[in-house]
Amino acid sequence: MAIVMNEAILPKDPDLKHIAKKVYAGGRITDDECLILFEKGSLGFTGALANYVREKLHGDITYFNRNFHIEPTNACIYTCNFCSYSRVYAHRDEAWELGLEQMLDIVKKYDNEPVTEVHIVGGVHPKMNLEFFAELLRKIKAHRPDLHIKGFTAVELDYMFRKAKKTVEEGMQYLKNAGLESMPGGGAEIFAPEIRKQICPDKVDADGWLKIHETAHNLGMHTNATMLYGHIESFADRVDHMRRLRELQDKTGGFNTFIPLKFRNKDNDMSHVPESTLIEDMRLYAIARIYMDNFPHLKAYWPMLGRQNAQLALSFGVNDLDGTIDDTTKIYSMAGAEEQTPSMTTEDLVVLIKQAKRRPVERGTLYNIIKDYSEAEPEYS
Ligand code: V47
Ligand code: SF4
Repeated sequence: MAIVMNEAILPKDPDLKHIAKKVYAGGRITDDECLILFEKGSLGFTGALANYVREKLHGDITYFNRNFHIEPTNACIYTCNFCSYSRVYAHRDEAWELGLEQMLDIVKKYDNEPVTEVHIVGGVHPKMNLEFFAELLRKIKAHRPDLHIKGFTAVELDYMFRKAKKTVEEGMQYLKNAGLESMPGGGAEIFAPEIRKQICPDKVDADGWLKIHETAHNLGMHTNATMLYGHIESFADRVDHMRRLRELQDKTGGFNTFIPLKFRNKDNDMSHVPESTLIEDMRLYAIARIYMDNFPHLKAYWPMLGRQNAQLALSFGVNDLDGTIDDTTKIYSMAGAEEQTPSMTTEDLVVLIKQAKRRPVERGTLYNIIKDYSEAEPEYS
């Protein structure tokens, strides 16, 4: 159905007017137009466009899932300057390292809970190798076959595969056979090499990150993508990052969701860099929703953004909230996020979504619908 546009609601600026017409007509904006949105698009304007795209794709539905995290170690051989989490391998006396049985015990704690996903992510520990993690996957699957395992960033995988002298294809296939079903989106940070050199000089580069995700997609696995924003990157660096993701998605269609991650500055080597404002955060979500037209979902990770801001993001393009996580992740509390003990019950999440006048729907990792909570009464209203 063609949309009859009332010129009065369009902006006066000719560039913005052109972009609005294009988006309302279902067109794809260019990289230059994305940059224009960052430079000139007000919160109200970008928000309205993003909300149009969001509602066209998902109506009022806001997905969430029930998951828990396993963080095998916070010891890491890398030295990302924004990271408040890792205790470099040289200081591993301050770090934790979980054994296979300890990790399996975490899984067993959820035996009678209706969780659908375990998210495994941590530092890069030289002794935790491919075989160790393959064994972990096998043990989890043997204990609870229905639990979806989303595990390991491309950074962790790159190290594991190189150490095991396996190609990316061989390594991914090996972990898939052991039970790995999908991959989280971490480690992408900002792809631009000049920025990467300054914030995470020694880990896998953009091409390596993208190659691992492409390989996973080619094996039929779904993955997520992140972007660490709000530090020293420029608007052009953000566009470049999202362009590379959008191009890969055109090729494979294997990404599920895009997750912008707000840089938090406590207790890391970039504490002097101020954090982005709430207006910048919401503009970023909105512009991502408009530009990343081939990504089905846009996710807010509430433990990092804070629950009220995550709730607000539901009006700026976001249709997915992660998750009913127990207090099982330390990455953000250690970086100064508001959420020091990130846990939300299903009821908390449902209320939060309903307060934003959206429709809460529990999903599995692959966005299969588990339960629609829109009619749930009275405790969820
Ligand atoms: O890659 C580390 C980020 C990521 C800081 O795919 C920081 O479903 C902000 O990727 N300030 C790991 N961010 C977490 C991650 C993730 C989280 C939730 C869901 C999914 C998913 C993926 O955390 C790292 C890095 O970009 N990070 N330190 C910091 N100071
Ligand atoms: Fe290691 Fe990840 Fe922290 Fe970088 S962000 S130092 S790879 S744990």
